[in-house]
Amino acid sequence: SPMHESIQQAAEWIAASKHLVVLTGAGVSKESGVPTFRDALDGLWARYDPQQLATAEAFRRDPKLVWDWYEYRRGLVRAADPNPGHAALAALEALRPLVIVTQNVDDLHQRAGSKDILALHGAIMRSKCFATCRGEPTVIDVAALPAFDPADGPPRCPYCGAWVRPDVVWYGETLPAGALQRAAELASAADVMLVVGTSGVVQPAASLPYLARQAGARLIEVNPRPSEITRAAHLWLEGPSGEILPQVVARVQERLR
Ligand code: BV8
Repeated sequence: SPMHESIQQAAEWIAASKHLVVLTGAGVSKESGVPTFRDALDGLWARYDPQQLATAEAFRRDPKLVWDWYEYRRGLVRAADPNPGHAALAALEALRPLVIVTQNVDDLHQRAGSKDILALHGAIMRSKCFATCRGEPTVIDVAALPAFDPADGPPRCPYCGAWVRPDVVWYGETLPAGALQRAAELASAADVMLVVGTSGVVQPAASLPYLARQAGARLIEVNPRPSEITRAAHLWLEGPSGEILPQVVARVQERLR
């Protein structure tokens, strides 16, 4: 089948790669039950647009609303387990050096055992001072705050009294210093980039596959639907990453045995 041949070809390129970079988006966590960013709004959140909630301006306007949305999503991440797609990427890293550059703020790649992870948009389980009073990021362990109840909305920074916020990159905010630089260097040096589960809409992350391709990398996309990346991909493995990635990694294992 054409899909079988594409998976075979992807495995050959990955097995022969010297500088493999994997770019992941919300789709890789979908089969873990963590909704993709566009559908992180259901039920009580259905009337909000994520780009209106994931901003510093929204947080300033209504800290408890934004905090509650993140507490809701943190609950989904806590209840989720890595899926076979995360596990396949961790197994692949044992076969050959790779870096996972992720747009995701969940900790599922870490929990699946992946080691070299570059998180472009922060970590939803971490909190920090909104005023970065001790430098960026002033990480606050909210669980250690006296009498902290997550249902009370955001706590106050114990150092300066400003609101505590999730340690994620909001729209209109720059990515963590150095992260984008390192991601661009990795993309420019890649000989193969595997792009998994991203709509390729959010910048600057969505430019990384184009950077890799311009630098001569083979571009492989795993996504059940076309994205902004598909037109630049040499191979599009059309399907859910939880099913496709284990098949690709199994063939890489055969080739490297
Ligand atoms: C910045 C943390 C400026 C928060 C996130 C106009 C044009 C171009 C750019 C802009 C513009 N207007 C504004 C901008 C900039 C803006 C942007 O890109 N906007 C977009 C909407 C157009 N970008 C920013 O603001 C960035 N900062 O530019 O700063 C600046 C510059 C200099 C100085 C000062 C300021 C910051 C962007 C970071 C935003 N934060 N996350 C949080 O999570 O709450 S991004 C957010 O979207 C998530 O992290 C998510 O990962 C990310 C990207 O989305 P995807 O991962 O692709 O997820 P999505 O739902 O879109 O797609 C899921 C895909 O999975 C789909 O393709 C689907 O088919 C697929 N899928 C589904 N099931 C499966 C699957 N795939 C595989 N298997 C499956 N089973």
